Amino acid sequence: MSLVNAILGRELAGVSGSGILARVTFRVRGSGESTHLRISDASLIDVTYEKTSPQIRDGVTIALIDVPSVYHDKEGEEIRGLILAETDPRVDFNDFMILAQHFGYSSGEEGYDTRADLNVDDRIDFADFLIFAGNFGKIAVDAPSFQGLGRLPDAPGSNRESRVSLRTDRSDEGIVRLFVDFAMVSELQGWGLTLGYNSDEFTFIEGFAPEGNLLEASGAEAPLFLVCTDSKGRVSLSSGISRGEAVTGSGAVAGLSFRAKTERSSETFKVLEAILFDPDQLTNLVSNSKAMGSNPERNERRERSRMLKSVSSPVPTTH
Ligand SMILES: [Ca+2]
Ligand SMILES: [Ca+2]
Repeated sequence: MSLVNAILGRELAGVSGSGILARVTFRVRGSGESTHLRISDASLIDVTYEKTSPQIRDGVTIALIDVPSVYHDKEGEEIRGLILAETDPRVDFNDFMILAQHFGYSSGEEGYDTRADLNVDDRIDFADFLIFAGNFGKIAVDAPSFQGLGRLPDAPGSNRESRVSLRTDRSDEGIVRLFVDFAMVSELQGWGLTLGYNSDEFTFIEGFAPEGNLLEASGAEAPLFLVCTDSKGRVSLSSGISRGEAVTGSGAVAGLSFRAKTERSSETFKVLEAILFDPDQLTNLVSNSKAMGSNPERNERRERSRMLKSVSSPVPTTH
């Protein structure tokens, strides 16, 4: 942009000294950690129409607010994706819901949210999804909520009566296919669940959104399906509606495949945690009624170890 100003009149008139020539105001439209402003050219014309170029100093760098915050784990490694840093210090399902809700939007659109644009390129897309998946499960020691580790919001959502269950379908030799069903959900915006399995006996192959799954059954779009695994016999899945109305009803939300490592593998799969989100970002933890061959003591131990050491190797997938 260029600015020009002059004193007009029949009489030649000029000023001497120092002072402000102009003030320029910008509105932030995109995102970025900072922006640099500089003067590329300047001319001063005196009363004799003599033109000179003043010495131009370095520009200014303006820090922009409202960019995605970067936090750190206890080893000092950077954490991205902790969108709800005030709620809890863990990159997990509630943060993923924000990403899913704003997925596909670009800067300037109403659905765009800078907090979900993790690589700050003015678009919320798969690049951000991959960054998120790589950070899933990390705990930020410098998050505002770190003192209240793992605490969930107090207000219950609209899914107090909901149930989650697993059903198996051992199809091919050595492959176990599981489906996760939710029953009696209302205004379901998204969900997250962690499933425990015996990693000595099973290898996790894949997690997927079944055809006609509950989230998309009424026409809503849920393009993101998060799958994060670790070697401790734990897999976390999550999905959320990006476009469309929240859903009410019952149905399958996820499928999983495992390969049996031994011929006599017993089926020990259990939902360790299931959380449902409604459009108001209110959550409900859902208890599992149908655990198969579960060992409560072992699961409890796993739960504790997760709280102490939350490390996951992400396997992000889409459908
Ligand atoms: Ca969180
Ligand atoms: Ca982005």
